[in-house]
Amino acid sequence: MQIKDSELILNPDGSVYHLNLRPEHISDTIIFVGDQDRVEKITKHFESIEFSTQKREFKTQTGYYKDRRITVISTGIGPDNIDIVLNELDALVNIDLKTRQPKTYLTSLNIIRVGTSGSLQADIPIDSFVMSTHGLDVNGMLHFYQIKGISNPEIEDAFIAHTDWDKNKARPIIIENSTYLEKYFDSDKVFHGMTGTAGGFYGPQGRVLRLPLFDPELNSKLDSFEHNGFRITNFEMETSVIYGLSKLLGHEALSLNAIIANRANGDFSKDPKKTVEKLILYTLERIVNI
Ligand code: R1P
Repeated sequence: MQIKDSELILNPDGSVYHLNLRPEHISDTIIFVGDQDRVEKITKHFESIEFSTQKREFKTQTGYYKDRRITVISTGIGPDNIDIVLNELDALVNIDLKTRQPKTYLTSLNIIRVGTSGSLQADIPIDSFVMSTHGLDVNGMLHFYQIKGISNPEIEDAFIAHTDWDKNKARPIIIENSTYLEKYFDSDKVFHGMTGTAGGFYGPQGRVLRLPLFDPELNSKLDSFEHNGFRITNFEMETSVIYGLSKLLGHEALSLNAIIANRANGDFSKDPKKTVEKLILYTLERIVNI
């Protein structure tokens, strides 16, 4: 089946529409960051950079760190951007852009998110790191795909019962990380837990400025959720969709987050840049072993 021009949009130079990338521009090992300014905070550690581009919030650099070819790309904020980034990266490796046909032999990418996040647990302090064992999708984006086989209905049902989840909101989906990647990044320096992925920063994460919330108790219900040792450690805006789309498309994905806020006790890091820099160094030290 040939994918039509309107469905897979290519720029005049043959690059994919939003990312401005052609297949030769990316490595099979890719670091995702939210903030475009974080890309160079990673690649400043590289020995060389062979390619750089940016369109909108999607900034990409590919280069070498300790002889390992790595691509770093900024995804911007939110699940909607992850839909764009993952589909276009997958097209670069798994669709022949000339014939517009899916390839027979598929390539699996290694995707590691280096993000920032707010802790929901008093015992996961600011300036620590969380490795997401699971992404808890509370934003609804994944429901536009056939998700059978990637969700965890038993934990989801327990979460729905615990939070008295409203029927008019999309059913939460819980997706596991890549256990293959986890072993390269695991250590006693990281906390583990389920990461809630919201579709917004304020109301969807329980922040009140001027608008009252649909369920003011939701954050405290998230804090207190516990099922067979699973608990929700932190909130951000990308992990569940990275995990979900990666599983559906056949890529390995792991999300690491620097905890810069603690929502349980109201703390905010005195030096978030330093914490992010530490997580970057931790990630680079380990990524070369994959
Ligand atoms: C919100 O300020 C943004 O910061 C967090 C959230 O997931 C959201 O993208 O992550 P990044 O710092 O990686 O963007």
